[in-house]
Amino acid sequence: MNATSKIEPITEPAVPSRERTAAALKAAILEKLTYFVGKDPGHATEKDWSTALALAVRDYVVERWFEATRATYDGQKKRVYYLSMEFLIGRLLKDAIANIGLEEAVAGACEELGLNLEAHLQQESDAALGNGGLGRLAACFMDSMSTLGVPAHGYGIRYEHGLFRQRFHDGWQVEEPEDWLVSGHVWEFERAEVAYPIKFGGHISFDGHGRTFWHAEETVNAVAYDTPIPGWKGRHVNTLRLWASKPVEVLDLGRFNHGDYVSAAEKTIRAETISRVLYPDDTTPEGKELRLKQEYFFTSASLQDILRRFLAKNDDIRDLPNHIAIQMNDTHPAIAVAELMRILADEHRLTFPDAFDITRHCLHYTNHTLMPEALERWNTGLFRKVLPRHMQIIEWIDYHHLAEVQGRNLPINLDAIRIIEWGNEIKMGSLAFVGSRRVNGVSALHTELMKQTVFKDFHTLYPDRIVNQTNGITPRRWLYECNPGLRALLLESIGDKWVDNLELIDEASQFATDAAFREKFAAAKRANKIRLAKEIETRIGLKVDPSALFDIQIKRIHEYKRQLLNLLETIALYQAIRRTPGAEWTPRVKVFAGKAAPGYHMAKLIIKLANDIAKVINADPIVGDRLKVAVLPNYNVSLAEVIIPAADLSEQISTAGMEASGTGNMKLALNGALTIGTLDGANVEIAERVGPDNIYIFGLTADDVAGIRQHGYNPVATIDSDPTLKAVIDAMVSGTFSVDDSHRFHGVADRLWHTDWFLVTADFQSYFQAQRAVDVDYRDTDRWTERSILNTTKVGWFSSDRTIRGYAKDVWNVEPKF
Ligand code: 26Q
Repeated sequence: MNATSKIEPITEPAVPSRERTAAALKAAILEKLTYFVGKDPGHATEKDWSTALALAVRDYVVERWFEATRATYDGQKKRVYYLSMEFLIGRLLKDAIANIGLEEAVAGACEELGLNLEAHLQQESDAALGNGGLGRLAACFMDSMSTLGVPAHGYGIRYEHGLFRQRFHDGWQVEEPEDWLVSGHVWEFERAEVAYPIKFGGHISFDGHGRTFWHAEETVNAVAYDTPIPGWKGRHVNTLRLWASKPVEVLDLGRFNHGDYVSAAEKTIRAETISRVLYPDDTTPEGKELRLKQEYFFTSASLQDILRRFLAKNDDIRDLPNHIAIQMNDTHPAIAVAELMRILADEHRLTFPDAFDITRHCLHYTNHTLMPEALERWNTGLFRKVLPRHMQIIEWIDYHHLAEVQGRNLPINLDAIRIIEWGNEIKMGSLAFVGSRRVNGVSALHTELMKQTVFKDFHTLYPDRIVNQTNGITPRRWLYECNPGLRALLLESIGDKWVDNLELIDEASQFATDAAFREKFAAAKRANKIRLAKEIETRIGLKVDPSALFDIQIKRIHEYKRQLLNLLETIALYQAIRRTPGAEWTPRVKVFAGKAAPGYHMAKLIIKLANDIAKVINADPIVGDRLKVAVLPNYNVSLAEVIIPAADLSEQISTAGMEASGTGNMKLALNGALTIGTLDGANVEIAERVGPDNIYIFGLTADDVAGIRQHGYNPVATIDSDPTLKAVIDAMVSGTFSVDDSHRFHGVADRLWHTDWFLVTADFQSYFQAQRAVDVDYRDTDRWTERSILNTTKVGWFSSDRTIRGYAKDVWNVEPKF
């Protein structure tokens, strides 16, 4: 889009409001099948019907979308822009049906047409444009911003291939490309006319009149694709705008005419590579450069779009902070600090100090990790090569910021607040901090640790900048849609006000001791467990007993999340059962699911260990149904929607101080699982709300961990003094679970013996004891159900609606409409 074009005109809706009846939907589905899919009902495939159904529902969403856009356009409200490298939105059809209130109509239409609605919902590909928590949080926030009527755009990348598909080959993780776009994505609208040039490389020149010019070596176009995100009751619909990279020229005709067909297409391939995959391997130099280009690509396109929209209605660029608030989801879009300054200074002719001042009033930064290896740093050589002008701007910011601070004579370590370290690395967290109005952590503990550790000196300098916004989850997807039994029970007992005001779910606490309610609650849980048991059998051929305790650990595989601790406890339990099979055991099904980063060898070895342990235990006739281990491949949002409602026990067992928040912990508690966890991340706040009787807290605290690490931990003494733990490690080392290769897990054991950075051995005994308490407590079915109910009813505060209200008030300074 060129600089002179104005915002897209908004017209009256083309069609009058649609009826939400089965008859209207049936007619709409048939119409879509005929005129869009181009099939008659007699010849339509299942896929054709799915497409027709989704398109019919989509019209209702689009209708609300136009109305919302018009209202925002007229209202001239301050807008929020959420910049995120990841949006883990999953499937959208069920979500749209629920939010627009079309459930009955759709069910009725499907029945009349003889369509299996559940099967059609599952036809949709799961949009996996993210890795884990950070990406799913962005998706929950989009849902909540629409529900609250906060005018917002999400901005990200339209990856052609989302997160890899995970398979197990002989128990090892194998990655396969994911292709969610292969048969089209009905929810997106290509906006070919909304395209911005994105430049890379080249050199900088200055004229004699204070102007600067960037002569780029390479330019690609960022083309917009829009997906409507409806809020509850369709009250408001925001837009998720994802950028695809396209070549500026379609084809090098010169080369083509010389018969050089492959190189004629080279530029196209190079350009399109930028939005090809989510997080290409960044362990190679090529991978690093591509990642940097991705970050700049979507940040620059988004800022150009934001300014274009602003300038269509406003003349004074200095007014920008009053009209927009930009949120950077981690440091992945932190280049926005330099890019916004570049646009303001080089294109709008503001001075650097003025440009910096405006930038610092528009941008906000959310930090999601304190782990040094996860904090982004860029080598200045690479950075200068790809973004020469931005390098100059960052040098300016660093120099002037430092000079200003030096003049203030404060008790801080100046080296710690430098953006460019040793002259050769850019610390993106520092850049984001210095360039933002507010910086937030994602749980109370995490925010406190930010102030005490990585951002200590920045916090001394700017004591009001760091604020906490504890994460949340959308109750629409994570209860209303995924847990039909519990939803129905809540609707009949307390109505539907909890769906967009989740704290009101507390009204159901009074029924925790009501026998009839308990029975219905337990029946809903049982139905969910039967559903999961079927899923387990379909996926991995393992039969599990739905009356066993379902013990769930689902999340990315990472050493700090300590799946290994759970596996060691699994082995200990296995050994105990084998020793005295006749004792009173509480039958358990341990479920693990999660992906490991392709280059993370230890995480992949842990997956292999889980699969090897499962194989031995599941085949052991002495153990039988007392213990089963299900390791499910290809964990994603859709699988989470089946697992979470079926959980009895939620494993949140990270080394204290290392999990910024967690959000799976909230989803599982809301669906009635009791947490077994450390005092880490949002577990601390969950424990405060459900109370000590309804959660199993064990292990070292964050303070303990810091103390132990400072003095140096020696695991040998711990292991030698704990016969249970010793026997577990011995079994792992002697090949009990790897008869074909008894050395396979020596690396795992070595880490435990020598460093045990994640303090697995230190927490083992306390975890093992907590699990034995779970065993005993689970047998008291009524009491367990009561505590399960209280988990559901006491965690309403963890709604992402509450989180977004917090951001609106403390960070963005906007007023939600609803
Ligand atoms: C960085 C550089 C290069 C390549 C990849 C990355 C990268 C990618 C993804 C770094 C971090 C992530 C994702 C982080 C993440 O998901 N963090 C989680 O965020 C959740 C939402 O706040 C928290 O609940 C979790 O505790 C946190 O681990």
